[in-house]
This record gives sequence, C-alpha cells and structure tokens, in this order.
Amino acid sequence: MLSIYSDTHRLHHGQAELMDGKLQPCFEMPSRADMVLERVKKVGLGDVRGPDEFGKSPLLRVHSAAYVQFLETAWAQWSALGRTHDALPLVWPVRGLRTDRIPTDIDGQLGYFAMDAGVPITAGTWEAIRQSANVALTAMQAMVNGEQSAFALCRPPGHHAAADYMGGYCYLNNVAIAAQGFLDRGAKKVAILDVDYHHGNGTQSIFYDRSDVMFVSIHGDPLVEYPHFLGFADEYGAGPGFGFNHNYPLPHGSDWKVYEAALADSVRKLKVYAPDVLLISLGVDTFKDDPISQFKLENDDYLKMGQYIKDIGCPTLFVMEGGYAVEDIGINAVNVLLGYEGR
Ligand code: SS9
Ligand code: ZN
Repeated sequence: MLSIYSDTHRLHHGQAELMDGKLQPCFEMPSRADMVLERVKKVGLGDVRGPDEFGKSPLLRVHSAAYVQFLETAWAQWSALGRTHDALPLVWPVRGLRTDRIPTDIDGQLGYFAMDAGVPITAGTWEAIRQSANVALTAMQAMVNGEQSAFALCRPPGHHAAADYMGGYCYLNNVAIAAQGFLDRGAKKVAILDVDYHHGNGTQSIFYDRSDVMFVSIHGDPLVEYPHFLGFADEYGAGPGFGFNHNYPLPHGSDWKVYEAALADSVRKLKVYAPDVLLISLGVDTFKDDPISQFKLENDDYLKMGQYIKDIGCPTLFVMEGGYAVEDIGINAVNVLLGYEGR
C-alpha cells in the first residue's frame, strides 16, 4: 500500500494542553507520526511519498472562508500582541451569547472558532495543518489515478474539526477534505468509517444533511466521554441526509468482543450503501494502554479490524487520526493496514 507523509507536521508542536485542571505536555506530539512512519518502513508496507500542493480551494469545499482565514492569520494576530506562548482559547459563545458577528480581536476569534482548549496554535501550525490536508489530498489523487488503497499519514489529526471550528487537537478535517475531493473528481457516493476512540463530531456535522457521504462512527459513549455533545445513537442525519449517519457509542472498558459486534454491524450498513470509495478515520486510541482513552483493544485486534474493513469490498483510503500510546501507535495503525492487505 502506498503511504503519503510529510515532515512538515513537526512544525506543529504545542507546548501544553489543559487537562485535569493542569497545563500538561500535549498528548498530540510529533513522535506519534514518527513512530507510525518507522513501522510503515519496518514492515515494508510499500512506497512512501511526499505530498503535492493543492492550495486553499479544496479546504474551502469543506470549511468556511472566515475559519480558514482565521487559521492562516491567528498566530500573526497573537504574536503581534507580544505573546510568545501558544495561542489558546479561553472563552466560548455558549447558549444565549451572540454568534452573529465575528470578533475582531484574537481572543474573541479563538473562542468563536474553537470548541475546546485542546487546540494550541503555534508559529508553525498553519503550515503543518495545510500540509496534513495536502497529505490526505495526495493520497486521494493517487487513488483517483488508480491506486486501490492508500494511507495518508496525517498529523495533526482532523476528525473533530467542523466547517468553522477547531477542537480536540484538530484544525482542518483531513478526511472530510479528501472525501469531498473524491466527489469533486466524479465519485457519486463515498462513505467514512471513523474507528477513532472519540466520536468524529466534525466529520459528522460537515456531512450531516447529505446522502452522498455516509458517516459511521464507533466510539466512547459521549455521555461519559469527549466530545460530550455529539455522537449519540439517535443521530441519523437530517433532511436528505437522514439514514446516512450511524453512531455506535460504546461503554468505557469495551474490549474486542464488544467492539467487534459494533464493527460487524457497521460493515453490514456500509456494504448495503455500497460506496464508490471508503475512507477510514484511523485512530488507534482504542488501545488498552492509551493514556486518555477507556477501551481495551490489543495489538492483534487491529489486524482483525483491517480484515473487517477489507470485507466491505471497495477502494479504501486510510487517514491517520488519534492514538496517544506512542510506543504502540505504529504497531496498531500499521496492523490495520496489514490486516486489510491480508498479511
Ligand atoms: C480526555 C480529554 C480529551 C481531547 C481529546 C481529543 C482526541 C482527539 N479526558 N481531550 S483524537
Ligand atoms: Zn481520538
């Protein structure tokens, strides 16, 4: 399988995130991508190529112009005030507050365009997130040109980012941008299966009212898990998109046995939909030793996950999302790809 990767991810390295009441080192760190790349090479998965440049237009197919402009300018606005630490939001427009105007100061903009405080913006963030999207788009283009599968080794991840907000370590929604890219190149129906431990709230919201993108997600129950406010079982889609969104919230402590039942059901739904192309939001924070997650999957379970995905039977683009047990992230992510390839 072809992999796409760019070293540019290294330019995004947040200093701290607010967790458990403390500023702690970011769990979403550069070594994550290094470990996955190392494993790709070690098992001889296939060629590894750098990304091509797609510019801003494919980003604007999914994200609002105001949001993309905010991402591009946030660090300059922040540092112009003499601030040297990462930019982080501190105030949010909850129920009853005005969202009909975008603040002109950077603190207001950070709150307006963020869902949480897990999204530090640094000097290199814009370049890193742009290239992360280019990695996904390059893998997409390779498949349009004939590859039957590909692995986009994206970092930072994307599935929590919606049309006009960032959150959960995510800025640009790489998988959504690639899915829209397939449609813009002639695909009629695409499906996204999100196996990250956290619900892909951004991806769901982007495609919620559309029937040309089916979204299926298996994740920790939002009643007790991040992102808390989306990802419940009764979210089926809206308008023409009704019936094209399926969530499988699972309890803390879920192991492969519990996970497999949800995955098998997801595979059934995806086979009925029969998409032209399938995209996988490949998070491996479902692992038993993940430091921020509560599922119990083991290394070999990821091979079986890959076999289930293969069984759906269509061209498949894997897009890297979460996974914070850095020692095992390469083994687990690449096991899915090996399982898919029947190796
Ligand atoms: C858990 C805090 C979660 C955000 C997690 C984002 C994961 C992205 N106590 N913080 S895949
Ligand atoms: Zn996650």
